[in-house]
Amino acid sequence: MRISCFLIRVYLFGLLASLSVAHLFSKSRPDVLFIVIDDLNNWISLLDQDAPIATPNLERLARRGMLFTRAYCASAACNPSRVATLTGLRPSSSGVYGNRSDWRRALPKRRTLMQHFKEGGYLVRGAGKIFHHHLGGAFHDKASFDDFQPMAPQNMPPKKLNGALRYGSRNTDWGVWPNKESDTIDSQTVDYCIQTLLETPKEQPLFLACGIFKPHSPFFAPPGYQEGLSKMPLPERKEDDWADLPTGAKRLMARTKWFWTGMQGVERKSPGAYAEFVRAYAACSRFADAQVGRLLDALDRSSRRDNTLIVLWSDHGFHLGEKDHIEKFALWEKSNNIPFVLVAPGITKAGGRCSASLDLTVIYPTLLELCGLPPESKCSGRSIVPLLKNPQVQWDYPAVMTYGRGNHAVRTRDWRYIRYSDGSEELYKHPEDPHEWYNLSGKLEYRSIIEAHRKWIPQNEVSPVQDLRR
Ligand SMILES: [Ca+2]
Ligand SMILES: [Ca+2]
Repeated sequence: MRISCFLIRVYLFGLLASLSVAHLFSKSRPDVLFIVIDDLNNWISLLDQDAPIATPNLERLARRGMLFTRAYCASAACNPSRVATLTGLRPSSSGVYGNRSDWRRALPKRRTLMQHFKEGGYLVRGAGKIFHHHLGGAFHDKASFDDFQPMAPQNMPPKKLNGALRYGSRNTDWGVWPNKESDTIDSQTVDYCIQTLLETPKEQPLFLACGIFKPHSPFFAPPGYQEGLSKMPLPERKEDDWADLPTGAKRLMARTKWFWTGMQGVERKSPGAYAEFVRAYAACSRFADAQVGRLLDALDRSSRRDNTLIVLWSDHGFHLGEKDHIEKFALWEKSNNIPFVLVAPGITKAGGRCSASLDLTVIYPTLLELCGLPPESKCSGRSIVPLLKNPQVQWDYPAVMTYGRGNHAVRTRDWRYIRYSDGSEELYKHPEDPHEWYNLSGKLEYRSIIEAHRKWIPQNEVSPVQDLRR
C-alpha cells in the first residue's frame, strides 16, 4: 500500500513537472513586447511637443502607460548600452565598455533578460537588432531566443547620393532610398514580429523582441518621410562651446571629431548639405516611428492586446551638431537622454509621466519582477515597479552613464556631473542650461553639488574585456 502511494506520488510529481511552468502561469503572466530603437535621440515630439521630429506612434504608445522623461542609456554606444540593458550589469561591472568588447567572454554565465524569460516558461522570439550586430551579427546570443530572425543585410544605394563626407564612408551618406518600404531592413523585422503576434498559438506566454535599426546611419529613408521637413530648424549651438571643456573631454571627443569637422567641409563645398543631413536623420526617425505604429496596429488586432506588457527604449541618443559634435560616444545629455516607455497592464495608468532620473539598467530587474520571474542576485539597477505604481514616489537613485573605462556621468533632476579618467570634470545645471554650454565645475560654490554627485561614480571598475576581432 505504502509503495503504491509512493508510486502515485512519483507519478503525480512527474505529471506536474511535465506540464511546463508556462501552462501553470499562462493565464496570469502577460506577454511582453520589447522594442528597441537604434540611435533615436530626444529631439522628438514624444519628449518635447515643440521638437521638430514628429513621433505620433511613440506618443500613442505613451498614452497607454508610463513615459519616462529623464531616462538615460547606461553607455552611449550600441554594444555596451545593449549589454548593460539586457544583462542588468553596467560597463564598470561587466568590463563591456566598447562596441567591440566581446560581451559573452566577459559574462559567460550571466543569464540575459531573454534567458530568464525562457527559463520561466516563455516562448522567446526576436528579430532585427537586439544585440549589437558587430561583425555581421557575431554578438548575437543564440541562447537568448527560441527563434530569431537576424537583421536583413545592410543594402546601399548603387552610388553615394550626397557625396557623403570627405573622411566618411558610405555609411555616413543620406538620402531618399529605397523606393519600396518593404525593401528596408526594418520593414522585414517588423513583418516577422507582426506575424509572431498574430499567428503564434497562445498556450505559452510570449516574449517578443523587435530591434528597429533606423535612425542609425546611413541616413536613408524611403519616400514620404521627408515631407514637411523643409523648415526644420538646425540644432542650437554656441560659439566656442568647447573653450571650457576639460582635457578628459577633449581627449575622448578627439576620436569622433571627424564627423563634425567633415560635415563643415561638406557644407563649405555644397551649402545646405548640413541641413539636408539633419532632415535625413529626422526622416529616418519618422520612419522608425512608423514601424512602431505597424507593430502597435498588429498588437491591437491580436487577442493579446489587453495582456501585453510593452517596453520601448532607444540604445542611446545622437548629436546632430549640438556641442559641435555629430555622433554618440559622449557623456553629454544629447548622447544619453533617450525615449523610454513602459506599459504594464494593471499597474501603469494611461498617460502617466515620470520625471525621475534613471538609466536603463533598471529594465532587467523590473521586467523580472513584473512577470513574476525569480530575481537575479547582482544587478546594477533597481526595479522601478514603485515608480510604475506611483511616479511621484521618492526616488533617490540617479542615472549613471559610462563611456570607456573611467569616464562617467551622473544625472540628477537638475544636474549633470561628468568625470573623466584623468580626473577632469564638467558640471551643468539643468534646466537653466539645457544645452550644457556652461561648464560650472571650476566654480567653488558648486563643490558640494559635485561631492554629492561624485559618490555615485562606480568605485571598482572591472578591466575591459578583450575585443572581438575578425
Ligand atoms: Ca545604437
Ligand atoms: Ca561650453
